[in-house]
Amino acid sequence: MGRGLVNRLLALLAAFAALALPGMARAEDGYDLWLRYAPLDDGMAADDAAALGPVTSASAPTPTIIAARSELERGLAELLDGHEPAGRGIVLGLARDLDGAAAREAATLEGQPAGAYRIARLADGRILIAAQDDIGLLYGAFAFLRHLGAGEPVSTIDDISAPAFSLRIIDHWGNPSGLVERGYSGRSIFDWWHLPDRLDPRMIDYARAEASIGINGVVVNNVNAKAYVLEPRYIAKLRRLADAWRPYGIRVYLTARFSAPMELGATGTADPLDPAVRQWWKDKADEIYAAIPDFGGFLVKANSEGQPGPQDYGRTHADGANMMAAALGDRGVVLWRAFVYSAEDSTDRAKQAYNEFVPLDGKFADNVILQVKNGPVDFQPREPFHPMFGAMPHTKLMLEGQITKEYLGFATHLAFLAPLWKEVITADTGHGGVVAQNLVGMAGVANTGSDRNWSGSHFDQANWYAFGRLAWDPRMSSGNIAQEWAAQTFSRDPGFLAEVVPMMLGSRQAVVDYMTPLGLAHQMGTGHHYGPAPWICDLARPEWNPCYYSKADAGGIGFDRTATGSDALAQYAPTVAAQWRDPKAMDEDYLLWFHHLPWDFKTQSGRALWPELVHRYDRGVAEVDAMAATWASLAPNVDEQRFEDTSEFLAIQQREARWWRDASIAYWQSVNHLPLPEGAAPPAHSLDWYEALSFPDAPAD
Ligand code: BDP
Repeated sequence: MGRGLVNRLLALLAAFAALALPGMARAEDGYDLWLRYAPLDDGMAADDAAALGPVTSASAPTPTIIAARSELERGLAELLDGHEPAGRGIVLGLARDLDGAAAREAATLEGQPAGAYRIARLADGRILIAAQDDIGLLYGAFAFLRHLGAGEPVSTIDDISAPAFSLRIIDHWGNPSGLVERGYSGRSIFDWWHLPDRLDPRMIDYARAEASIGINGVVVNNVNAKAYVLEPRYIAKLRRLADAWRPYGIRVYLTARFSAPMELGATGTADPLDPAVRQWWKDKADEIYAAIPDFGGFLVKANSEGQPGPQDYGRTHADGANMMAAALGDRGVVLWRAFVYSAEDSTDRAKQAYNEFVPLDGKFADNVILQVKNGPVDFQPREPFHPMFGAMPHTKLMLEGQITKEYLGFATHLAFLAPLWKEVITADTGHGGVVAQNLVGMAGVANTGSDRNWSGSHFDQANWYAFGRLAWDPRMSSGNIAQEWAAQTFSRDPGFLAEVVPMMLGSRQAVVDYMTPLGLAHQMGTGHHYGPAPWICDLARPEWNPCYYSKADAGGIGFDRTATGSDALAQYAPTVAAQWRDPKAMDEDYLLWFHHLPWDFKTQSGRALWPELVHRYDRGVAEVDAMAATWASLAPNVDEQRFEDTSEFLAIQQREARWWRDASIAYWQSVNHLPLPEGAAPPAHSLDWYEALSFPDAPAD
C-alpha cells in the first residue's frame, strides 16, 4: 500500500475517532486559523470552565452585537467541547446600558478611542465584556476567546485595551481576473465575477478573522489598478462586500487609478487642477457614498513603476492627493503611496521617495495620509527604517508592511515577520520618538488567497495575525504574539510552545542570513524574485539589477551611502546617521547597506569581511536545519496534515537555503577571486550551473 493511501486511511480513521470521542485530536486543514477554539480540557480546571456561563447582552442587539454574541457562543461551545457552561454567565454591554459594578468597570474606558474594550470579573461571578461602542464589544469578545484559547485561566482574565492607531488596514494586491500580484496562496479570495449576486460565505469567515485581530479596513484591489473598478458595476460588487463586512467593523477601500476619468472616457485629461477632472472625482465619490455610506477612501499608487500620476501634468503629489481628498471630503481618506522611484532619476533609489515627499511636508490636506513602506527600497528581508518616518511633522504617515513574502521565500519558507516589523516601529527616528509614534495607521499587504489554509502555509497565518496585533498594539513583543498565535493555532502544551516560539523568533534572521546577510539587499531573481541572482547586471534600468545593490567588485562589496557615496545617510536625523556612519562601530546588520568595504575589512567578530559573509550564510543554513529538526520533534503535538504540510515546506526551505548560500558564494568568488575560508564547504555546483537556472513559471510575477 502506498504511503499516500495509508495517510488517507489514517486521516479517515482519525476523523471517525474524533466524532466518537469528544476531546480527541480533530483532523485539521488550517481553514479555522487561530479561531479554531480547540477544547480546553487539556489542563483547564473544572471550576474554571464552570465559570463560563451563558452569554447575555445588556444592550439592544445590533448586527455587530449579534456577531459578538454569536462568536462567543460558538467559541465557548467548542472550547467547552460539549460540557454545559454552568457559571453565572458572560455579559456583553455598552457602558451606557450598564449599572452598578458593571458600569464602574466600563467607566474605566472613558476617553479611550473607538474599539476599546474592558473584560473584568464582577463580584457576583459574572464576566463582563464592556465597551463604549458596538465594535468594542466584538473586539472584546474576540479578546476574551483569545485569552481562553491561549490557555489563560478564566480567573485571571482581566483586560483593558484600546487600539494604538485608528487605521488598521489590509491591502489586497489581487486583480479582478483573480490573479494576485505577489500572492502565493492560490487565487484571489474575491469572487468578483459572481458578485454582487453571490456572496461567497468565505467572506464572512474572512471578516471574522480580520475583526479578531482588530483590522478595520480592507483595500480590495491591487495597487496597480484597473480604472474600471470605479465603474457602477464594480460599485455594486463593492457594496455587497461592504454590507457583509459592516457588522465586523471593516470599511472597504478602493485603489483608484489616477487616470481613471480619462480612461473611462469622461475627460480628455487627468490633470488634477482641471475643473472637469475635479468634478468627475467629486461625482464619483458621491456615487460611491450613495451606495456605501461608510466607504473608507482611495489608495493611490501614482508616478511609480509606470503608473499614471499628477507629475504627468507637471503637478506635485500634493496636487494629486489633495484633489482626491477634496472629492471625498470628510467622508473618507486618501492613502497616497510614497513608494516612488523614477526611470529618469539616477539618484540612489533609496533616496528618491524622501526627496520627492519631504519638501511637500505641510502641503497635504487633512484627510491625506502618506503610506510609506517600512524601508526605503522595497520590502527586503532587512532594511533600515524609511527616512521619511519622523521627517514630515506636518503630514500624516502610515506604515506599509508586506505580509506576503515576495522577497522572503514566498509562502514556502518559514519566516515569522513580527521581528521585522518590530525593528522598524521601535526604531528611534532621531526626530523625537520612535517610528510608531509618528504613525496614524498601519497597512499590510495581504498574504491571503483561495488556498484552504488561506495563507499558502500554516506558519504564514502567523504573519497575518502578527500584523493585525501590532497594528492594534505596537508595544506587543514578537514573543508574546508568537506564543498567543501558536497556542491558539496548534497546541497550548507548554513543552510545544517552548520549542515552537523560539523557532519562530529566529526564523526571519535565518532568511536574512542565507539570502542577504550583513545589509545586502535585492539579490533575488529578476521579476519573480525567486531564488538568488546576484550576477544579474544587464537589465535596462540600473536599479532593477542585483549588481546595483551589491556593488561587488574585486576591491570590495556594499553600497556606499555615506558622504563619499550617495549620502543617503544624510536623510536621517544626525543622531541616527551617526550610529551608522562608522563601519567599525555600527550594527553590522546594516553594514553593506551603508558602506562599500574591502573584502579584508575587519568585522567585529575578528573575521575579515569575506569569511564573515560566508559565516553568515552558513549560520542561516544551519538555522533552517535546526528549525526542521525542532519541527520533527513536535510531531506528537500537531495533527497529521498540518504537521506534514509544514515538514514538506521545511525540506524545501532547507534545500533552497543551501541554494542561496552556494550560488551567492560562487558568484562572490568569481568577483573577488578569494579562496573559501578554512572549513567552508564549496558550493555544490559551478557558478554557470546556478546562472543557467530559469523559472519562467515562478508564481505571481
Ligand atoms: C514591489 C512589487 C510590485 C508592486 C510594488 C509596489 O514587486 O509587484 O507593485 O512593489 O509596491 O515590491 O507598488
